[in-house]
Amino acid sequence: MVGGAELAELAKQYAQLGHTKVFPAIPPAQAAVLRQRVVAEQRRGGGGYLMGTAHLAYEWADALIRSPTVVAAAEACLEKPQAEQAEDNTLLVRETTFWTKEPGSGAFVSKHQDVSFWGLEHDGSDALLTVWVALSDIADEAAGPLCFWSGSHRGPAGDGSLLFAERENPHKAAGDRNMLGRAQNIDDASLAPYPTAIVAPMAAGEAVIFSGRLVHSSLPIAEGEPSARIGCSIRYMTSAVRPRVIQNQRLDYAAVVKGRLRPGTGFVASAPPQADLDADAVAEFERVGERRGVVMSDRSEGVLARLQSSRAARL
Ligand SMILES: O=C(O)CCC(=O)C(=O)O
Repeated sequence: MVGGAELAELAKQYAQLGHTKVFPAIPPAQAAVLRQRVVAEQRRGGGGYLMGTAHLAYEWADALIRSPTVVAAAEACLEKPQAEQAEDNTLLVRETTFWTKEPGSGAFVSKHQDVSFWGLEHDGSDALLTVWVALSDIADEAAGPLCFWSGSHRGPAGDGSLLFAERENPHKAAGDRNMLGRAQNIDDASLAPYPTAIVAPMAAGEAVIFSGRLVHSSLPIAEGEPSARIGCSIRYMTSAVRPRVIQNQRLDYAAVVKGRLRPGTGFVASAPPQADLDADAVAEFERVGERRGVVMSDRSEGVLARLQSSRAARL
């Protein structure tokens, strides 16, 4: 669906802005089928398997992370690992989450940079990004689109350092419908160098790519909108990424989309599902989820120290 010239254009935008423009990723008919599946899972109470590592639970989610245009666009934007051989084409997926916001629910996502909270290290390259695929039409601001702070992926020092983010939002109000587990938030003062938030309306089947370092958020969907806003985040990374040591273990899981996982990196290859939610798929989802629970609840991490030092550098 997207040819060589368009991929080069996406890569150029991504490097400059930290995100691409919206592009056609999967046929609208495929988006409609995926949307129906997500809605059916939520109705039968299976929504938990749509979060985090849905590609381990459902064959159709595993197929989505391997779909040709999505993979080609992710590869075009990811920076090659610095320390590896140029021919290393390893492409990994760490996470796949289907995000649903019901009209009038007030659900939103606060301003954050993804890499700040995932217990990962990398070699300094821009080695982790999200392809966000729209499964419903998102016509305008009322329909709950994503927002991007262009250029924020370069950070305050221009070297990719992270903005200071509260790890947990002390101002979180009771009943606040922030969809982030930690309600982390980047304050407006830190965003002063990036005054313009870009809103991304999209049609079902279109996608946008953003860097793990880019500040982004998502708006609530207004009460009168005709249907839920549904989209899927797929987190791709190169072999330059490593899990940090957390509770004395360097351990995380990744789906291998291309290439191979070298031993000793700390990543273990996760097993793709053979059938939706069969016993093996559920067991794999839970094995990975258990470790992710440890990583996400870690409060001791060096990332906080890095965030503080990048803030100190600006004061
Ligand atoms: O889909 C959304 O509303 C939020 C997505 C997001 O913040 C993310 O993928 O990191």
